[in-house]
Amino acid sequence: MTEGWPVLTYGATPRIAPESWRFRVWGEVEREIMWSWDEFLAIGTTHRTNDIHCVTHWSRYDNEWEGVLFADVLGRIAVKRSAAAVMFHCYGGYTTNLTLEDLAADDHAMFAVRHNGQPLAREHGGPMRLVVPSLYFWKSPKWVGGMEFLPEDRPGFWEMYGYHIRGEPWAEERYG
Ligand SMILES: Nc1nc2c(c(=O)[nH]1)N[C@H]1C(S)=C(S)[C@@H](COP(=O)(O)O)O[C@H]1N2
Ligand SMILES: [Mo]
Repeated sequence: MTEGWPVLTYGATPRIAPESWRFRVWGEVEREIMWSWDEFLAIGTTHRTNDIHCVTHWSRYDNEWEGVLFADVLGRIAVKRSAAAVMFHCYGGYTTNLTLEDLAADDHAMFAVRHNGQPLAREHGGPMRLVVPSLYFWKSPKWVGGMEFLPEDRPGFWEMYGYHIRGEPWAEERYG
């Protein structure tokens, strides 16, 4: 349990055994990929410290994350020129969409496996979640299991229920 960090999950918290954990990549790519936990971590981990902002007006400052940078993962994927956005698919069914432009613009965007020196708690997305601190926190999917490269941006779960398609906090892009 991490102190002072609310849990916001729609639905049940999935339990994923490390040996059955997989990360799939498909869509607008030259070759589909399926990484195991060890293969994924072998890409290499990095540390980043940043603040997160939830659309419901709470923030959590000075989070120290360890994980695999989105940019380093992207470097392992032969993305087609036709790709414009990514739909992140989670264990449990949650989805959220981000454009490649927004992902590339955030050099803190990372698949986090540790938070403040501890393995990422299951309720916060353990074993792995995406963290994109430049956007509202609903754009930071927990229990990520797949990335689907899209030819054009389309809404994920909360975006279909009225959240903003992009979700940039300083522009207060809360609801669409
Ligand atoms: N898989 C999944 N990821 C998710 C959610 C969810 O319900 N399921 N909720 C989102 C929302 S609305 C927020 S504010 C943050 C909350 O993360 P936390 O529970 O670690 O604080 O996760 C985001 N990622
Ligand atoms: Mo949220």
